Amino acid sequence: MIRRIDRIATELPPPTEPDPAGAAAVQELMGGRFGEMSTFLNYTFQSFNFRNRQGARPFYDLIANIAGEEFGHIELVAAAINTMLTGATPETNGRNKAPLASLKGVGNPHHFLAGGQGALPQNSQGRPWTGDYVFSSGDLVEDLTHNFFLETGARNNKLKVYEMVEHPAARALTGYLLVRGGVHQVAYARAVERLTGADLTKLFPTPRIPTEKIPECRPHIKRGDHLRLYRFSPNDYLELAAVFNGPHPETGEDLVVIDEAPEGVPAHDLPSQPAVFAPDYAPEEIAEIAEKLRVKAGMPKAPTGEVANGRTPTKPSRTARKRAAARSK
Ligand code: MN3
Repeated sequence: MIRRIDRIATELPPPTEPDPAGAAAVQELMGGRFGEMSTFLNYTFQSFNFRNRQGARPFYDLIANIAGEEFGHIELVAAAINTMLTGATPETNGRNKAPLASLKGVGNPHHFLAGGQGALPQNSQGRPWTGDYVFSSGDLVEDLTHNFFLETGARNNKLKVYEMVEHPAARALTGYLLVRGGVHQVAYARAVERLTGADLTKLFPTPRIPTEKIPECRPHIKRGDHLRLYRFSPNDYLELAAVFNGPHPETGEDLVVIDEAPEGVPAHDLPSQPAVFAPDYAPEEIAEIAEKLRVKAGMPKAPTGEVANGRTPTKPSRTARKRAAARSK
């Protein structure tokens, strides 16, 4: 089973200038071969299929637990994409003649035509993520080696997206994921080392990414997040600490297991985008119904959930809205 917390793994900036082309590039980190859907579902299936768990408990715990963190990475990539798409369509009360015309040929048309300006399980070319990306052979050494390779490719893609997209949400996202992916890469290398004696940690850094020089990585490194594996369960997966220990192959600092999930932060409540009916052409009507339902159920009149921006959904900046309006004329 999985327990869900309504928070995201790290802080992302609120929507500013929309960047639909950048959002399309960030999709690679969602549904690409080396994207977060791949890390999440590779480790998930490997843990589901794991035989003789009691006999190999530290390795089972490691894989199953990292799968838990990867769910949060999917969520974070989606939050970044959605932030970047916010404000890309005009905020109209009445329907313009062609409110989506300015988006023709910009970014991924599916973001607007199939979705409501939201992330999709696709890569940067708009091709759907596929289960063919899941490798779950059942052979522990093979699966762990594969996972090391998967994290290596994932870091490569994160750096390339960082270098292609300058939007602050994409930069905050890739800065964080580079650091966390680095920890998972170390974890799988160490697991292979513990199991076979083969020292994959000698391959570090692979790829050669000087994360300490990337401004968006630095706060996470300063906090020590490059050394920490969080345990995403109140009572389970204890034995991962039997594998994840010793020195970090690049810095020599001690690896640390934190016995709880990271605290996370509330996400920004991104505003309605009426031009794509998200959540409706007239979102205030749904809000009214929601309020009535809460009161009827004996709950407070105001929403109970926690969002980064309090009760008002974050609006894109005035200039961003003006530009979107101008584009739609
Ligand atoms: Mn990840």
